[in-house]
Amino acid sequence: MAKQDETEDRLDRILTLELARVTEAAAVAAARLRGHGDEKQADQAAVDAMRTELNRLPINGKVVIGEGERDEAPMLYIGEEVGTRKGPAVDIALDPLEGTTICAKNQPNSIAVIAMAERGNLLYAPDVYMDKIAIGPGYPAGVIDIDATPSDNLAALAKAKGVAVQDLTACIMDRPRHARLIEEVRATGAAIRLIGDGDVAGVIDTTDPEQTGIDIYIGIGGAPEGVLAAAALRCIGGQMQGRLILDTQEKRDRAAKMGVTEPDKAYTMEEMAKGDVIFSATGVTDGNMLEGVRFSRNYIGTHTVVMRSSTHTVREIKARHHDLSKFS
Ligand code: VTB
Repeated sequence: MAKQDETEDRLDRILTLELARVTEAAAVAAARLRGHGDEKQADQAAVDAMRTELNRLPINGKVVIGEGERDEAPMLYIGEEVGTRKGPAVDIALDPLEGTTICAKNQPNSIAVIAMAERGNLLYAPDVYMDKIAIGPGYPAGVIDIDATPSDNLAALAKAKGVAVQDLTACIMDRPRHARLIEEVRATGAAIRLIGDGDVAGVIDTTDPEQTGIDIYIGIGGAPEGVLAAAALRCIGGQMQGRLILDTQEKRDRAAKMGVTEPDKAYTMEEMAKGDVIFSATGVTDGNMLEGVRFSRNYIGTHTVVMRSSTHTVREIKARHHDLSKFS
């Protein structure tokens, strides 16, 4: 958010921490249903909890990446206004439970996630697929190129990192549509981490290869998840490109209605999430970067990462919530 005056700047800084509460609430609600095999129920619990917390924030918020179009999602739908309406006009991208299937099976890396930017600064992406490529910070600009072959991208990344291609690990979603991509990456000698779902976490994992073991994310996932991942990378640093897959007239029309004027464009991370962006993610199940929610006798434990693009501050917040009534 622009630093018009000190008050606004301070509000923005407070909002960064307030966002943690929003994802914490969603994560705790979803975590109670971990492993229950019911994706819908877990998602609904996360949506309810996130919406309640979001409506407490002093913002004039509009959901631009949400649970779906108004007719298909009763809550946190695209266009829904959230917050107290007294405060800055902001756009919000959210996924109260990213990785519903992961949560339903209690497998690694499901998270509750939200990003906020000044009005008009997030890409209004339709719910279609997006081709994505992402790496973490510390590399010269232009190392990766969504239009280059996987082998060229891996070779360039290995050179920039100062390692052999065989020392790299690419994170790819385990989908039949990636059969060729997987074959091509394997042919280079690089390792692959196949994930079932959760490509927001997959992209974020590239920002800390030492901890996560992942150097690059490649492949096709949801476009909304692409915008959320771009917002996260804007805060931590890194490079990402994404191209909407608009392979039918219906999808092109839907995209046009949302303001997409160049359907074939490869968006950079900065084009998907512009200006000052703030971001928060809380672990639902244990993951590479975030621990899942812990239910203890006297408290609930959450692990959250909150960050802000203007300062690149990345805060990890491990909270012990003793007032359990707020999560009931
Ligand atoms: C991803 C992933 C999500 O959808 O974007 C993916 O991050 C893309 O769609 O967790 P497909 O499942 O059709 O491949 C999820 O897996 C589920 O929303």
